[in-house]
Amino acid sequence: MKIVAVEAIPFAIPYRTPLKFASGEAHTADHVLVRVHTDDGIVGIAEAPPRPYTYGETQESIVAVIGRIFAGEAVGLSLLEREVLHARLDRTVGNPTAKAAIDMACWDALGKTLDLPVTQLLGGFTDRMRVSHMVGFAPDEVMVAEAERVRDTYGITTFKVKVGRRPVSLDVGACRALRTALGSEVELYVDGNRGWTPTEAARALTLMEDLDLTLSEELCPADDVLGRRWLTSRTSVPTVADESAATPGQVTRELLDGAATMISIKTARTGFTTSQRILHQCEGLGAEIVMGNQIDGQVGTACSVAFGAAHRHSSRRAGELSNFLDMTDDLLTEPLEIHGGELAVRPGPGLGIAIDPDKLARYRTD
Ligand code: MUC
Ligand code: MG
Repeated sequence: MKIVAVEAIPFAIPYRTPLKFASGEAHTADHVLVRVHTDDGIVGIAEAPPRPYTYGETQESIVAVIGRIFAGEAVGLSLLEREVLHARLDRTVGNPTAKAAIDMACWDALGKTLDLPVTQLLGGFTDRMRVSHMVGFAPDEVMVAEAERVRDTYGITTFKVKVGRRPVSLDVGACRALRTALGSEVELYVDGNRGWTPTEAARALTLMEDLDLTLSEELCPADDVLGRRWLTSRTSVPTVADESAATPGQVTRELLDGAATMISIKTARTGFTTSQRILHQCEGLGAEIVMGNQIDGQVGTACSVAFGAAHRHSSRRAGELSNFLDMTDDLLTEPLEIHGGELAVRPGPGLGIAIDPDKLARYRTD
């Protein structure tokens, strides 16, 4: 069970349709595949998605920090020495997706070693999740056509709509077009990726009052401390903290500050170990959870659903598990499939997934 090597392999797979949102755009999945090797010949896998507009990481920085610092800290440890591993990784500030991928690859390796699924090791609550699909910026009719296609093809009936453009009427119009086309049965919520000021956000929420939005995520920046508190206290739409709550300490701050009422958990940034801490923290504080998406590929999505389905608290709402549908290809031997609006956890030891060597050879960029 001893870690003998950690690999960080950059790869690039284009998106069929780029995802556009207030803080950036994703045209290519230029992620990093992380492989943790043990002395038993086991290989655990996970992926790190660089999101410079959210965490400051790049594909190059992820490869560099793993190669120069984290691999050396992990090698020699047993897969069961998670606390030691995290104590070592935490000596380096930042780099959340690089740390998270190492954590999840270790869990995958542990599951494979024990011949048990990671989702059962984590909690084993259920074996699937309802899926929420993210709709990025585009002309109204394109956003509507995309949501209708996803509903008709995959049975998905929950949509997160990207907002945060100026003037706010652009997004109010898009959300109204979606509600009109999709009807009242579909769940709609919004994510601003810090694009608005608190007063713009308040105005937008007022203009959308009749649209039955269930959640509003990260409409303005975390540094708008009093503005966010003001906004959260005056709106009846629950406020989700996403990129402002990327560590347990930030989760505490956002919730106790009254700046958010719910927390988005993304395994891509907090792995399984820290995501579980945040989940239990939220349970203790009485704050609800949504399983978010870091614009994950299929490896990352397999991690999200394994975690989300493992716990009562994280499996209640539809999880954001469908961004991989926008990619032209992926690395898995058996692609993930969404049916009837649900994604099942992969059975089998570890994460239950395997990398196709031919695909990795085609897409790796090192
Ligand atoms: C999301 O929920 O915000 C876009 C930027 C990012 O960091 O994650 C995605 C989705
Ligand atoms: Mg978000």
